[in-house]
Amino acid sequence: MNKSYKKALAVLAALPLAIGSAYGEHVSAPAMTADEMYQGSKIFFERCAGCHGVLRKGATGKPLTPDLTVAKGTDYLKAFIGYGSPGGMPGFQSGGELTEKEVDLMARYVQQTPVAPPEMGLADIEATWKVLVAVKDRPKKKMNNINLDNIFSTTLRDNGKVALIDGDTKQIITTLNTGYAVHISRYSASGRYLYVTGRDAKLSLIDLWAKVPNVVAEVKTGAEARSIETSKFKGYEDKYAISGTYWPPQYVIHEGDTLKPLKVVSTSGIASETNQFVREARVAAIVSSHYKPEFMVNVKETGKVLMVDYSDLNNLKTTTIDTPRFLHDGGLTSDHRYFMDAANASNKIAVIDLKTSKLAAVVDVDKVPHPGRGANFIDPKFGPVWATSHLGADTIAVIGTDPAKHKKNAWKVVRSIKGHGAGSLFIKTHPKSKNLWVDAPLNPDAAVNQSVGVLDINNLEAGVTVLPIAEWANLGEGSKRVVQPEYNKAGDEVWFSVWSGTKDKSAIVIVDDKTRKLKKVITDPQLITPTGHFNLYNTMHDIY
Ligand code: DHE
Repeated sequence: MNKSYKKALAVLAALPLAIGSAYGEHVSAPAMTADEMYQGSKIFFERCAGCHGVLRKGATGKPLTPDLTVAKGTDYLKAFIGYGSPGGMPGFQSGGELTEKEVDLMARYVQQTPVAPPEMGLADIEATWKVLVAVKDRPKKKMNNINLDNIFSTTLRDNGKVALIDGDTKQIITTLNTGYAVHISRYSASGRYLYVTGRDAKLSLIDLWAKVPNVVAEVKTGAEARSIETSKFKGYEDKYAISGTYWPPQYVIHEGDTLKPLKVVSTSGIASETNQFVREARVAAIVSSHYKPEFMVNVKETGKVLMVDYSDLNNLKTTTIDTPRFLHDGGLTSDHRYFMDAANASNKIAVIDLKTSKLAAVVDVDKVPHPGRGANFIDPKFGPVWATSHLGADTIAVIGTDPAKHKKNAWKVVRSIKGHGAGSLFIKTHPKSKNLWVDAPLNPDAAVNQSVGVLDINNLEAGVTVLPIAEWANLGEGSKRVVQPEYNKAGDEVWFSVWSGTKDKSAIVIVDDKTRKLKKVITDPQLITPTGHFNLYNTMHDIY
């Protein structure tokens, strides 16, 4: 975990939660007042649940259920929370995020019975659903002069908004109120609609044909979410959207042009490697198939990819593929046939064949792969490849992806290249480019997390050239983490967010891909905490 996850579960943190009964009463847990319990829940959901899980059963972080924590005792837990561990637990007191008193409170809190967050069924979800502009009242044709193919939807994380930025003029077209801390943006298959999901599981549907693009529908599907996707198979363009939640652990299929919830499916179930039941089986990335009317739903803790056939929602067919755990993010190969899926806690990439609906391979990579959607390119020696960087290692794994013409290299790490530093989140290239860009926003060294690395695809051995993106933005004080390379439609510009705190200046920095020189810095008081940004054409067509 890192300071950047600070506000992770603020929505749950605000709820008055009942004490659960999953583990019985732990009479030996140290006493806490109701007020302390409330404070503890708030801190836990804001800072800890992203890694340890809402029910504290463990995920990226260790389980923290009272059967384990009570035996450790308050002093041991205080040291652990305060000063961290070599295994990746940050020191919350040494890092200045919690006071000594708060660390003491949390050491006692994690010995109590976990609280039970609310469920959300179809009726509860439907009760939150709002159509702000009815389909019949929306424009019948595009009413603006914006080159929609080249717009970027940029998350304004701590401001509960997205900014739509014109990729041609570099002007902010508009900012739109969305859920809290939007995680990702995806576009409908026709390119007319934009879907965004907040961490608070509030989904917004934006009509890009309106004179000024506006939010036309909203719905809340739970308390915590990270993923949304849209139907892309021929004949189903714009018909459905699918959203996945961390809490409750489930996915929802929606009407594409209204977000009306149609179907809710729980993802709790039996885990792939342990064959044990997991209640908190969270939905991580969802990817849409171009091969069949199917969504690939990553269930993190059970290590299952659910290939959900949306052609008949009443008689829902799902192919369940067992993979290593815990599934996180991933993307398609350049031919769209395979889903390269990071099982980050196992240091593996699971390869799912979207044509045969089978697991094609499991590839060992370095510690905690984190591809975003990854990067596809033609390696001069090994042919078509897909690459991921890592959170836990300073390497880029390059994996062969063409079993038809380059069988020998398929599903093997053909190269492991030194990257820009551990703590990398995203890697990107474009079919028209010869550059491979890699960030490292979670690297502890400011010189690394405020810059990016770029490699020449035709001379990967030459290593990374470092570009000082944050310095180019010239923003003054702030954390200035450089996040997520994203290409424009033409593939000749790369956009980066320079992400600082809410009170600091942030920016978007645009680099000329050919010359690797600064092209433009977008600064604007509206650009508060920009993180992810998603180009319409590239996102819609899975070009990365
Ligand atoms: Fe993300 C993608 C989950 C922290 C920015 N992030 C994803 C996806 C998941 C996920 C499951 C894939 C969605 C999909 O494709 O359908 N992210 C999580 C977490 O659980 C985690 C580790 C901790 C948390 O509590 O949220 C986390 N993520 C972060 C951040 O701190 C980032 C940098 C800033 C933020 O807004 O919180 C961040 N995540 C992103 C971005 C993507 C993403 C920009 C989309 C990448 C893409 O290219 O598609």
